Parts: sequence; structure tokens; C-alpha cells
Amino acid sequence: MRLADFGDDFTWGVATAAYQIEGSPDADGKGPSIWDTFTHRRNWRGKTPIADGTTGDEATDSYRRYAEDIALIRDLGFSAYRFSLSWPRIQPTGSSRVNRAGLDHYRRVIEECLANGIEPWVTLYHWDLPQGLQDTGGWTNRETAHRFTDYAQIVGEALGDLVEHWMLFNEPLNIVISGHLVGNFAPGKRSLPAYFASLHHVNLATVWGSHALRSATSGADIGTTQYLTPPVGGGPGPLADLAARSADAVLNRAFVEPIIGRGYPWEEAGLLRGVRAYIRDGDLDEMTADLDFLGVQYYTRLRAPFLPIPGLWTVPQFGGGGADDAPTTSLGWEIMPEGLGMVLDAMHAYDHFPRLVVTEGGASFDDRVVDGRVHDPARIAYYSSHLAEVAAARERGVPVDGYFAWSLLDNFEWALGLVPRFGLVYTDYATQARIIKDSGYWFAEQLGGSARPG
Ligand code: IFM
Repeated sequence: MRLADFGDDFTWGVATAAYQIEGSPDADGKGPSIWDTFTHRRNWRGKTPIADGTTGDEATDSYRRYAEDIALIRDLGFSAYRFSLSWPRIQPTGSSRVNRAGLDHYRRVIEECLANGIEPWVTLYHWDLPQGLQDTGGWTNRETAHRFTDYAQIVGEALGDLVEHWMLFNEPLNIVISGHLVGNFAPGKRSLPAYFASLHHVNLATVWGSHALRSATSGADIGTTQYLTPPVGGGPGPLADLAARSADAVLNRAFVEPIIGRGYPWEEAGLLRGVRAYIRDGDLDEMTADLDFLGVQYYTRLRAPFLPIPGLWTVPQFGGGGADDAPTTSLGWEIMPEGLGMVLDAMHAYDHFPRLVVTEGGASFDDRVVDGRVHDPARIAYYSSHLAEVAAARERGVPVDGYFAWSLLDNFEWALGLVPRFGLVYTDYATQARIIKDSGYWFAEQLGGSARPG
């Protein structure tokens, strides 16, 4: 399989997210986000919630080095860059006041992309809620969905003349389950009411935000992304099947179906009935997002044990995983390329989304620099096998027309800190030097980029 076989209309991109790369947490009037707060939290033993104790205060310093990063994307041969806007750079407290300097920064990033022949694909929300909104309840407060709608309108009006491709949310599953139920992500809540409330409010914000963005822009290509997993059941015989179905409802369907007017799948997972306390009259009648595509993000499959709260222990940061003898990444995530084909088929089967785009896929390995090179054959094998699944899905008639590698460069991997390395480019955090890995050269050679090993 060669990347050229995907044809000229297929979009090849790399992805990043603001908190994971930008650093400069106070620059140009930015307000604090929940990730600034979370990573600086200490428990009574002085320990932070981040495995290696690091923060995103510097990360890859891309707030200042964005031109260097965009030049790398160009040299690697990619024609699209998916990055996220930091909401508190644009609205420091999340409400009303707009910080012109924040918008100007993103305008410069977008102009730099365009000057290098790279299409900007902009995500509105990749987890860094303004702390000011968290102080009034964050996603557990329905008002936050209204504030997000205002924010969508603001950025659509300010940047819509330059940006064509938009995504509203990155992986609501991690906002809701990791952030409000498991508590390993900001804001670090561990409560069922917080889980139910945030689930409904993020879904509402997706729908309302899509309409606001549509009305603020013209000719925009609007999508949203979902973390998707082909779930595996635990437990004996029929219980395994039951567990898999309820995990599918909790992990996948509860995020996809409410935003396409199908309501919550509580017949498969009784747990989800808890969300009813937050649904107001008329909510479900009006819940269809205005989307041109769905962003599919797939990393591994999650095993669902048959527990009173299905899905609770299946978040990858908590181990997850599939067959005991399956190959895994350095994080222990099972490498299962066929899962990508399965989730693409599942989303196509809704017969709702005009197009699918793989907006993230990638793997962390223990990369090392040896004589100035990073040899990462396992990552090349990972991309080859997953792209073969995309090609096969297209042959089956699934309308998937883009693939974004996660990530351009090694960056701050949330609760796991700086240790996991997902990049096509190695980051030397001591010097901020970028070193293209063999996987980056693999893409460059096939996509016609100029980067070649020196
Ligand atoms: O780094 C994350 C990204 O922010 C969201 N999707 C999964 C990636 C790898 O865990």
C-alpha cells in the first residue's frame, strides 16, 4: 500500500492540541485553564496528578516556535495541520471579554499555515476550559454550554475568513469520563452526578456550537471528533456479550447518538438513565448537530469488565487493553489495526455523516536518539497497518477522506506527562530541538515532502 494510492482528494495531516504544545501559560493576556490548575495541584504528600510531575508550562514551546513547527509540517509533506485554540487565550475567563491578542496569535498561526501551503484544521475545544468557567461548575453547569456557543460564534466571526475546516470538540469521552468520573484528567472530578451532567452539557454544546459556527461562517466544513473503541466484554459466556454491549453504549453511543437526534442508549446501559436528571423539556427534540463530517479517533480497543459501572475501568490511561498476548505500544495499549476498520464501519452504518475523517491515530514508543537519528520501525508498522484499514474501508464504500497522524511532535501527554512519545518528530525537552524520526521521513518520502535523513 502506497499513500499515493489514496488519490489527490485525500487529506494528509498531523495533529496537535494547544495545552500539549504551546507553553507560555500567561502570554498576551491568557487566563488560566483547568489544565493549568490541575497540573499545579499537590496532594498532602506534595504529589501532583501527573505521573512524572511535569506540566504544560513549557511543553514544546510552540506558542513561540509555531513557524518552525509549520515549516516541519511542510517539509514532511503534509498538506493539513489540525491544532486547537486555547479558549482562555481568546476569552480569559470564558465569558464575554474577548482578548484581541489571543485571536491575533491564532491569526498569525493560520496565516503561517496558508503561506506554507498547509490547510488549517481548527479544533475549538481540546480540554483546556477557562478556569473562570470551572469556578461556576464547569461542564456540570448547563451555562457552560451557552458560553461555548458564544465562543464558537466569536471564533467563527474572527477567523472564518481564513479557516475552512473546523472541529468543535476533541474526544468528549475524555472530557466526561476521564475528567468527571475517573478523575485522572482536569478538572479531576470523581462523581456520578458530575459524569451525567457533563455528558449532557458537552453533547448540548456540540449541537448548539455547530449551529453558532455555521451562522458565523460561510462555506465552512464543520465536524466534531470522537474517541471510538470496538469494545470487548469481560466475564463468562453471555455476560461478556452483555458487558460489550453496555460498554459500547457508555463509551461510544452516548457521545455519538445524542448529537444526531437519536437520544441516549439507556436501554443498553441502565447506568445512562442518570443523565435524565439534566435533560430539560425539548432538549432531545432539538439535538441534531449541523455537521459535514465526523472525526474518528482510534487508538486501541478497551476491555469492559462486567462491573456495576461498565466502562469505568476501561479508559486507556487506566490500563484498558485487549488480548493478553497482543502486541502493545509503550503504554500497554493493544495494537489492533482492524479496530479502526470496525469503528469506521460503525460510524458509516449510522447513515448520517456525509464524510468521515480520521482526525487522530498514532502510537507511543520508547524512542531514543542514536547518532542524531530516531529509528522507530514499530511506529512505521503501526501507520502502515492502520492506513491499510482505511484503504480497505474506502474500498467497502466508507466515505473516509482524510488521515491525521497524532502527533506532529512529542508533547505533553496529559496525566502521563512528558514521558510518552507520540510524535513523528522527537522533542528534546532540554533544548527544544526537533529531530525528525524515521516515521516522519517515511511520510515525507511518500507525500513528496523535502525532508530526508541527513
Ligand atoms: O494525546 C492525546 C490527544 O490529546 C487526544 N487523543 C489521544 C492522544 C493520545 O493519548
